[in-house]
Amino acid sequence: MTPRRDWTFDEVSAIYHQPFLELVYQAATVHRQYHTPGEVQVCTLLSVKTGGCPEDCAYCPQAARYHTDVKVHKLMETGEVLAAAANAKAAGSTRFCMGAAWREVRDNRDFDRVLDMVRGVAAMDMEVCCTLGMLTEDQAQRLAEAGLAAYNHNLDTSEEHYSEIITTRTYDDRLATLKAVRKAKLHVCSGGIIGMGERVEDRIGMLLTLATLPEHPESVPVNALVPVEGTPLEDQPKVPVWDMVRMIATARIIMPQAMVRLSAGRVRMTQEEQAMCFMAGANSIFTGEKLLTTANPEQESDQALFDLLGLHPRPAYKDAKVPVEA
Ligand code: SAM
Ligand code: DTB
Ligand code: SF4
Repeated sequence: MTPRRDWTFDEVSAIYHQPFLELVYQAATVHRQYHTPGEVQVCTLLSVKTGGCPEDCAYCPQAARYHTDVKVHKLMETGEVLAAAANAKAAGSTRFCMGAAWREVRDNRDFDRVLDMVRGVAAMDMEVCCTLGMLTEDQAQRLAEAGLAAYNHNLDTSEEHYSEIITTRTYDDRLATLKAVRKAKLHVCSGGIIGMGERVEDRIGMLLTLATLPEHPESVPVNALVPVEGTPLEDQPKVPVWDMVRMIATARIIMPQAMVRLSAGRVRMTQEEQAMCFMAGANSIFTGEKLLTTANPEQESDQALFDLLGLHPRPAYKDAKVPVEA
């Protein structure tokens, strides 16, 4: 059954605002209808090109214009990236996501190298994902042909709040890339960040935009802002776990088939808090000691969490999306 795409703001708002335990119960119920309980997708991120980005995303430590501790690093060599992917696979990860601090992809030798990386990781039977900034249809197609499984491109916040966070591109630019990704038949990974000074209506608005796209994203990352010294958002207060759970649960209910990813921010959450996120329908995480540039829980503590909660990793390509032959 195709999930609903005609949600209204008031409906999503009513879901988000219902009593906390009702919301979690409803989300957990939907989760069990569409997914295997206890199964969690384990993804690993690698920043293949770090820092020096021309964009002004207020949350981002990699924007050249802010003075952060991030060291600029040109595009990594393919061999180094494949070695990191092999380590991630050995540590139990089934999806490898490569991130580049680019405004957009350019048709140059760096892109050719990223295509090589994609081919290499796909040949290791891991799901391959990239997040490289804006893409054209042709570039999305070339990534698909190289074996990419999914492309991450976050809406980050609502259309109304967007210009408070980023001025160097528009919401429509973001939506155009998502369209190009869809056209190439890649899976779409798109979500956002909470804790950037947005109103609750902005959070609901962002989820509404995602849930009313022509097709729901296959994965929806929910990030809690990691405030980084030197960025305009360095002093933002920590997001209450209640808000994180409400976001996850609402995403789960309105986009029931999507993988909902408990993304940035886990390092500041307790085991109990993370357990509540899984209860509310989160079924994907990033593992490995780093996200792109900031800290993430250590492998041992995540293993302990999986053991404690009886969680098990989702196999790669479970939904039978085999990589396209290059
Ligand atoms: N440059 C590409 C782009 O912006 O699409 C790809 C990399 S960018 C770092 C990927 C995503 O990381 C952003 O869209 C944002 O949602 C997330 N992100 C970046 N910095 C973050 C932070 N400090 N806290 C939480 N999420 C963050
Ligand atoms: C997403 O939604 N979160 C990840 C991934 N997609 C690319 C990135 C989180 C980055 C957190 C800040 C950092 O480590 O630089
Ligand atoms: Fe650049 Fe992406 Fe960071 Fe924005 S989020 S500054 S586009 S790396």
